[in-house]
Amino acid sequence: MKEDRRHMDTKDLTACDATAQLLERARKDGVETAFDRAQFMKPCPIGEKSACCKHCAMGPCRLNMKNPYEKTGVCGATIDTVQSRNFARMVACGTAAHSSHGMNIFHLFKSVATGKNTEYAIKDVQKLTEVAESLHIQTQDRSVSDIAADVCQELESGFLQVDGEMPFAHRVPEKTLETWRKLDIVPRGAMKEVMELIQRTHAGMDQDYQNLTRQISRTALADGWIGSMVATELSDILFGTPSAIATEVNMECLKEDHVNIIIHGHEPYLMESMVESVHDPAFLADAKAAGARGINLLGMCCSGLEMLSRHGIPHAGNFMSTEAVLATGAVDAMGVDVQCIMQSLSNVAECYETPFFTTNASCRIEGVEHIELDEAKPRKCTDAVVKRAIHRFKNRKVRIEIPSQRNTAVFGFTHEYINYMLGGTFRGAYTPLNENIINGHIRGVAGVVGCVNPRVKQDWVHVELVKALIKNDVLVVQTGCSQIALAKAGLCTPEAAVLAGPGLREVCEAVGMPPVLGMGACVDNSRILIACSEMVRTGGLGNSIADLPVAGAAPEWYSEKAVAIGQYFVASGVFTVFGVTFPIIEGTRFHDLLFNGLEKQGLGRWGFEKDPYRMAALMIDHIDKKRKALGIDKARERVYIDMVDRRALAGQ
Ligand code: BF8
Repeated sequence: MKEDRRHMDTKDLTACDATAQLLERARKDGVETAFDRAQFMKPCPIGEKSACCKHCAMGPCRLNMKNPYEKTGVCGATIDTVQSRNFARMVACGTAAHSSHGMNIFHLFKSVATGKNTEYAIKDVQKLTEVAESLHIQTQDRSVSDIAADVCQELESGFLQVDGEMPFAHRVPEKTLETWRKLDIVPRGAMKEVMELIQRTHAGMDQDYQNLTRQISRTALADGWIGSMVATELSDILFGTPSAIATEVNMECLKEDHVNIIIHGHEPYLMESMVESVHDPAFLADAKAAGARGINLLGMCCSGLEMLSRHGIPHAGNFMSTEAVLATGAVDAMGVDVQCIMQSLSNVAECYETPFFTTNASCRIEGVEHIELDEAKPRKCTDAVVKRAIHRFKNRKVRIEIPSQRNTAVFGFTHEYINYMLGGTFRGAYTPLNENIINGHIRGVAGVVGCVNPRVKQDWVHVELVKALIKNDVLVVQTGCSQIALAKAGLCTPEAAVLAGPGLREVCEAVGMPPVLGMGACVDNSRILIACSEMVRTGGLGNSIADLPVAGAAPEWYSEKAVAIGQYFVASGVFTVFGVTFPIIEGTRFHDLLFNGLEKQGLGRWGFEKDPYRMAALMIDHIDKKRKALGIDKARERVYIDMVDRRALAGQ
């Protein structure tokens, strides 16, 4: 790292005390992290606003951001064409990432269902039956394998079919589906939609931003209602549907006297096999012989969220803590699979002598040892990682520094669990949720999801936004890295109900639930789609998802997956606000379409705001607008968050 670089205080870079402490250590040790690079590498202003087209060799063409209609690209492409093409490619890539994940789980499910893979099994037969019934597959008096075979056939078409409607179309509220049909944006198969969208962004192709936006929506809907939904549903069938479970998060979950193994990435089957490996008596004996008290398996990012909600496995931190955790010196091995794996991890791991492994053919890193996970023999990979970790423990040389931060949190609030929690086993239903929204105890529901980004103070925007929302009686549901931010802030426990407004607090205390409900990994945003559909079906809150008093936010987003998610929520009817930055120039026609026009077509709309309190205000105003349209707008003021409140909230 260059000597002359002056750094911001680490406490200003992250609200996570453990990460701040380890960033200090990394600096002292001369180890550079993404936080350092983000300070000194300013975002390219042209790229940030999508004002550059580099899709052909007549360019790259740089348009005028300040006067966007002043000129066009060499081919004549307008700013709206250029921006919508760039946005389309982000959505296509995000959709491809989730759909590839979904397809991997699908192939595993198929090999298990046909008996070709005996390493994994169908754990949740009830969920299999429910999924089959939602696909209109007959389940009465049929064997598990027959039902599974039909589910395979239906879901495979979700990836491969080139016409018709996606398999989970039956789950979409009728009026929402009608709007999609009218706009011709009902997804066919995920592969078809991604291919169609990419080809339309080629030079000389779709140069009508409104037409291209329809395909952007169709592709994004394929992400939410096919790729991600298949990943969620089949993971539940194979590994079990989560239900509320208390566990621990943060860096103190590392144990100095244990062999510590971290798994980071997204595919649950790597972690599931790792659970078996770390419980193998032979390895436990080896670890003891090496002087350890045991083997401590931890998750990070979405892999961690899958395992935390299914098995209560502790979680060390979210995306922006993946470098920092290595600076503890206590990680004896880190295995990664796909997505959100920073290339810099290999350097940080090397500096702290942590064996670092890639395990998936789709995501190798130059210079990093690759131990490929074969789903037919997963233990071969995970056993090798455990062996290397035990060896490293025995030969630890680096100083260990484990921050003293550990928090308890409750996760695992799937839409099935919410159903059960609110209604009980015999009358499980969304009726109590809808009733409490209608009677005003709960003002509305907000999804606060997604990444953390080193261009803003890690976790801070998530936490302040959520505090402001629950204070205004808005129930918060979560997925992705955001959950860990809130868990570290202590908001994912039933006791956090004291921070909620009086109505939400009463409901939380009656049921014993936190005001912030963690629903899983990023692909599990599909659980929120299903929950929204159930709210519509239950009645009293309108006929389409667009009628619901709900809103969404990704306040610290960084990835293209987040853009695809944002677009599928918007296309499903949800007002969705992003923070950090938005890759479109304000005042252009494409911007107006995303931020206003789509809502007029019966869909949702985008919003953008960096400040968490103003972001909360936007979301609450939207919720109130929907309440008014539904005729359930009893007199109620938004609790404004002023400077005094901000200080009080920051201290809570
Ligand atoms: O998929 S929330 S930083 S880890 S992209 Fe990545 Fe964002 Fe985290 Fe999971 Ni989602």
